[in-house]
Amino acid sequence: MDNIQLEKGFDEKLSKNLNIEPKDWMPDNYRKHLIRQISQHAHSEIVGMLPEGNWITRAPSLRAKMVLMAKVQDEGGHGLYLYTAAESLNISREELLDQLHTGKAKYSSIFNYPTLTWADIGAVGWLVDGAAIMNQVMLQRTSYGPYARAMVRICKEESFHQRQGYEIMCKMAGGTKEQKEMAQDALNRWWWPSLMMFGPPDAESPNTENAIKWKIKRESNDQLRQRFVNQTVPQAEIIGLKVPDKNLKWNEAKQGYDFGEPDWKEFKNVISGNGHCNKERLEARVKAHEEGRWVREAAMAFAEKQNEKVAA
Ligand code: BYC
Repeated sequence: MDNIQLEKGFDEKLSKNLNIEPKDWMPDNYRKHLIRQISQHAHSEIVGMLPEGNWITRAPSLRAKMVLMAKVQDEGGHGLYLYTAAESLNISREELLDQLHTGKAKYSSIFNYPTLTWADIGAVGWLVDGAAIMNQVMLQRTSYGPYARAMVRICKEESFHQRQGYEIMCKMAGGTKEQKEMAQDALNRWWWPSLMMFGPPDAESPNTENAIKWKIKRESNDQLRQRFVNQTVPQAEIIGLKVPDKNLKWNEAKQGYDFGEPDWKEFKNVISGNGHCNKERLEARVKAHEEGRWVREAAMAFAEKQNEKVAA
């Protein structure tokens, strides 16, 4: 088959909403686009373990510690499914991790902000995981099979994470005056960075057009951001917290909120490597990778021995 016929087959699959699988023919740019997005997503999962891991030893109760440990472990698992999905596109794990460690690959801007108090752990679960789910629900129907299947399990676990965060916020907002202030302060600091998680405005998003054409993304950055605001503002109101946006207003005609513009200069600065914690996060990942080298080598040596036994 020549390339024109192969491309026709690919387009036909997309038009019938069938998944593209690793052995199927796909255009080079589709493959590159997926490697970029899936690896950015995988890196976000494992870098996302760091700001929360920071609070495991200081969780205020045994229950809170157990729940947080489970959540952080889940993120590690999400990284694993996503790296595996990316590897099915003919790129090795070493290459993917090298791109992260050398700063060539991006990870979500949100993880370059520090978690200063226990209320931040609540805000991260509620807002950051909440934004992640909003984005990831549509990815369960993304056109690349291994990515779509990984997202099904990830979404189930993310829902639990969102509740874990909201439960902390409910408790703190309903607690002492100081606790309520901590909850409000965390919301003030995490609100705008959470809105930035959805990416730049549609008019300035170079990847959206192809992503929608190839059914990788099913909705645009602005559509998802709007849905997140509509869902989250009433949740803040119920627990007596105020979303830090003076332009926030219910718009009856569009049945959604009008809201202010995130600081896109700050966003660009963070994704260019100049956020509060970019340097610290990368150093922590490189250190973990180096310290885990002996485990990887031992696992490989064991697997080789097993293979020799089977072959003998
Ligand atoms: N941070 O053309 P655009 C999670 C980059 S949740 C950093 O709109 P696209 C977790 C973008 O990569 C977070 N970079 O891109 C939650 C592009 O640069 P390149 C992870 C960003 O791909 C809780 C440029 O800006 N989730 O993991 O159409 C606990 C132009 O953007 C960001 C995912 O990754 C950002 N916020 O749309 C633990 C979901 N936004 O690559 C873990 C999957 C944009 O051209 N990813 N950029 O150099 C996506 O849905 C999309 O990739 C995005 C961006 C919505 C993020």
